[in-house]
Amino acid sequence: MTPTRPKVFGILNVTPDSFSDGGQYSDLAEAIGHGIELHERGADVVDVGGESTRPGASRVELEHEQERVLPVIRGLVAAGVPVSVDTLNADTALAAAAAGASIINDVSGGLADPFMHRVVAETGLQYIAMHWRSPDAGAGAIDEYDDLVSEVRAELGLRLESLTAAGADLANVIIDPGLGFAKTAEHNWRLLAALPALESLGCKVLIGASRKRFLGSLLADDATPAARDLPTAVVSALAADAGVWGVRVHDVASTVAAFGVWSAWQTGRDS
Ligand code: PMM
Repeated sequence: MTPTRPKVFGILNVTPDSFSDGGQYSDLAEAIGHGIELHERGADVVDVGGESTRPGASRVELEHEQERVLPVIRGLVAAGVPVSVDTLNADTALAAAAAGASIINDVSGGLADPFMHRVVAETGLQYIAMHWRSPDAGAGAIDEYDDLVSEVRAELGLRLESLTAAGADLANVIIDPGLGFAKTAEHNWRLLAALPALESLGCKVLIGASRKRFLGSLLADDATPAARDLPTAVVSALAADAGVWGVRVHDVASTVAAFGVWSAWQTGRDS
């Protein structure tokens, strides 16, 4: 039997200042065109974000965030592309749902907005609850852990309790360890090695390693962000082997190729 490959979320940041593709897709037609291209290359979902979460980034007004993401979401949905919205704001999640988004991707797991879990329950959309202790302090403020994996697992468990209390169906919830969000390179690697512990919470798991600094530190000092696509694709294949449900990546083609290798390795066939 051919193993099911994880879902690929192609990243479309419509922000002037994100981690690695910041500023590239601020023109509407260009942003929609890039989203369609990500889908054609094999992205199952295009993840549209209008507020940067990079270290030190300042918060964006709700109105600006929605002006950035809603037209892009409408354009992609009209072209038949499944869309997730990367937002901390319940109001934006609700507006994105009305515009046709089918998944809410919240890097605060609901900590940033007390209404988010209610919106998840009311819309019935799939919801990615990422682990990030300190959405107010910024991703650059490194958290301290006595027992990293148990603490991240327990804190994600609390997010799941909050979702259940708000009336959400956990079958629609995906958890994410939040690589790079107030975490050191060592934290990230230890969480990747402990994915089964997160999976034991009973929800699907997604990871977002793409082009992050902890991958860059494995490369030469002058390597470009795009050079991080190779280690990203290797992480994707290893994550597939660890049973993750999804990966969030900038370069869809290299991750799809990595999944092809993983699948052929499992089955002894190339299709
Ligand atoms: N990372 C970023 C943004 N959104 N969403 C999820 N679910 N998981 C992540 O790891 C994640 C995310 C920051 O990366 P970017 O600025 O390169 O998009």
